[in-house]
Amino acid sequence: PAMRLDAVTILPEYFEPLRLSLIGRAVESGLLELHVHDLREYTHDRHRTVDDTPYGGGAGMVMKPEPWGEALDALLADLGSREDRPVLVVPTPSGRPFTQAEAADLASHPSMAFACGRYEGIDRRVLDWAGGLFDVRELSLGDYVLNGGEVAALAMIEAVVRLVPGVIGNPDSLVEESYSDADDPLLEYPVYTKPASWRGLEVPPVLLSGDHGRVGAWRAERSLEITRARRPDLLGRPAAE
Ligand code: 6GU
Repeated sequence: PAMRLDAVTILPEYFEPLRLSLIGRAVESGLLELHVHDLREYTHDRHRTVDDTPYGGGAGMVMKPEPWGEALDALLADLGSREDRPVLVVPTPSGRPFTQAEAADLASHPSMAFACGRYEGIDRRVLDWAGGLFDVRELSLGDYVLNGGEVAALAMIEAVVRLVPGVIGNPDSLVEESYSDADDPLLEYPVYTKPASWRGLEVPPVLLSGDHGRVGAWRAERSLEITRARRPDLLGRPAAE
């Protein structure tokens, strides 16, 4: 297979959407190998306990280290020697930003695993220990809080996997999109299709002109205008609060 994906989670059902659509087809065809592991399979008590109260006090619960240790031991054994230090992504709002460049880098690895925490997070010693065996990357989707790493992992997986050759039908559609050119990150220009007139709204006439030069110039202007309005930070200007 071109790429192996592993996810460790207490909510394996969250990863079912990866069996749909383009990514689902890649999994079915063997282009992607998907392994979802239930963290509770690595507990040994009757209640399959994965969390406990935080040392030092405070609100919420912390994920216990022992099930994580055993789950990651089993993962390493299963990965064998396909990579010297396999990538372990830990989705967390306190991570560094997940970007298109990060997605492209991840897509260049033969495997990647996701450690999805819930509650207030995973006991720090798990990630400190794992750092010796994995290339641990704590990554955040943005400045907002999700209930757990699963939904973030899904977004990251989709961003990575669509860059794997063969997963997307038309590779041309990858090169023009927002953020794909790291030196010139602009937001996309607006797009239109038939009919040329719809509910009294017209397609910009330049797009019907057949003049590729003028079309290109118009699109570049729109990209710049939209980027200035929505993401001035991408143009080196302070972001509007
Ligand atoms: Cl990666 N995880 C969680 N739990 N919340 C987030 C996030 C990640 N990125 C933004 N919010």
